[in-house]
Amino acid sequence: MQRLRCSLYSGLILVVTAAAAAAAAAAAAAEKIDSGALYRQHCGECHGADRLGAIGPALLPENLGRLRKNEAFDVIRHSRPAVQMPPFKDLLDEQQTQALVDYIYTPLNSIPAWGMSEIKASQLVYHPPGTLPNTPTFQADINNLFVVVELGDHHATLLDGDRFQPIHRFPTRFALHGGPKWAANGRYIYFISRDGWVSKFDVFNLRYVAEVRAGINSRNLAVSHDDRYVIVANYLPHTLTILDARDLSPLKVIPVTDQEGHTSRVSAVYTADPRESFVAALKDIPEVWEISYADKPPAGFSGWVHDYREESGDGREQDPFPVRRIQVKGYLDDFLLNQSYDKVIGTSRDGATEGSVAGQVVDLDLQRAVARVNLPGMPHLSSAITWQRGDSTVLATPNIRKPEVTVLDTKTWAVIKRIATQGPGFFMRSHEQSPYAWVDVFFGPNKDLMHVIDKQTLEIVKTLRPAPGKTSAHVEFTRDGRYALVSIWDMDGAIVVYDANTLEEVTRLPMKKPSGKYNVHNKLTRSSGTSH
Ligand code: DHE
Repeated sequence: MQRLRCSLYSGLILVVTAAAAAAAAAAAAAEKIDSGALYRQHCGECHGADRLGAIGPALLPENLGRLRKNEAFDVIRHSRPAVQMPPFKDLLDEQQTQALVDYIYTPLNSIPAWGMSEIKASQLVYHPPGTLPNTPTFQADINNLFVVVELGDHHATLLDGDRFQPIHRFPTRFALHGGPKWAANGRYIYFISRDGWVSKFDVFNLRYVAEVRAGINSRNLAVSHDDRYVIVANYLPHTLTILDARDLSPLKVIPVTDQEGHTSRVSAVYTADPRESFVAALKDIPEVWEISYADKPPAGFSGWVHDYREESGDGREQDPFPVRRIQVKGYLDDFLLNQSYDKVIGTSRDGATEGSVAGQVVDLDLQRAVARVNLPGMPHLSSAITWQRGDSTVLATPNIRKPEVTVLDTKTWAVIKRIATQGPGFFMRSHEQSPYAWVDVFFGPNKDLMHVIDKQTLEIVKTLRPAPGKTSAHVEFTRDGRYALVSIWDMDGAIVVYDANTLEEVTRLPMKKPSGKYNVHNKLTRSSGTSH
């Protein structure tokens, strides 16, 4: 027994010695690696030479809190679903990969401040409010205009949705992300880029009127239903920025912290029209925030936000945009609001990890989670849609990791059907007047397919291949639901217009990697078939 123990120990010591030697060798090799140069060569272009984010997110310890180092190692080598980043396993060996991991988890000497004064200093007002004509310079039904974002060369095209003819093509900031938002009955569009620039475009006069940098690394923006305010969700700094929609002057920067002082990135923010509020989900704090923009916020919006009180000119105390925090079970990386704007349906991308559930429904009035939702994989809820099916309203979501569309009953939150697809999808769309829901097959060998699903039978009735070999993605309908516009995500790409009933092609317009397209009527009426 004694001998056995000895030999076990000596085996262990040998293993430990070998492991220590390997670690020392790795450390020595890593020391020789110039990780800064490696970063600049392989990562800087997308994540920013300064690691503050560009097309890709900021790579700083403050923003990597939920990703363990060994997971980051894995992401660099093998990539992961839903990101544009390729796997680096054939370009970098393990030591180089480890050096990069260590590099991105090393704090920067200082992170640039981006508060009220920096935001204010970045503001560019090209045409002050009220200085441009109030009638369009072109003939078209404003309600049926589309704006198409062409990611390929950072442009946008204003499209006449009756004639399917471009009206105007103009440059955008670098790497827009998320849906641009229409406002003021189609007069203005608000765009946001991943590096935080908000641009306000006057559609009637076909020119930008104002811009401001609302964050260093941003997610998306929302516009209040009364067109008064714009709110921006940021990854860096950990803030929400509220702007005056008229000229994009900053009104308030809300630090995103919990009561213990932990800070968080913001997953996304949307407008809840009837509540006169914005709703934001947080990535690093298990809370949902509701931010009131009502002139007289209802009870329950207050507390610690009073720290931001300002004295108004007439001496009255003001507390604009107070926050109501709702504790939830786990982080929400992705979510949508239901059509009555009283519920948040959200998921964590960690799946059912400790302290978190894959999917949950949060009641904004009851201020708590009221249901769990069985949504494995990585459902893409910001692209989920709802429709009437018989007596019930169903919610359908594509899944970035699994080849399925999941259909839920919105009363019981039970899964009604898992529709098998030819691969994981990104975007799903429909229209109140259309019998069909469209979903792309964004990932994998069948990325050029587009499924059309019967909204009542929940069966795929047709699978289109608009441009063989090229990714087809993201559908948006004309205001009457008669036509569906599909993007071909390629530099030599197109918008392909389909008759939404016969499913036959009508025309195609050349475009440079048109990522998304957004119809005035469908967006402003908050159609249940599209994102809001
Ligand atoms: Fe998006 C919308 C999150 C990667 C193209 N994307 C959104 C929204 C969120 C989101 C929260 C809704 C905001 C809105 O419209 O106001 N996207 C994420 C991610 O977390 C993810 C997976 C990782 C990331 O890099 O941020 C991600 N998204 C992408 C892409 O790689 C895509 C395909 C290309 C790109 O632009 O970078 C992409 N996302 C889009 C588009 C929309 C969008 C086109 C708007 C869809 C709409 O119709 O509203």
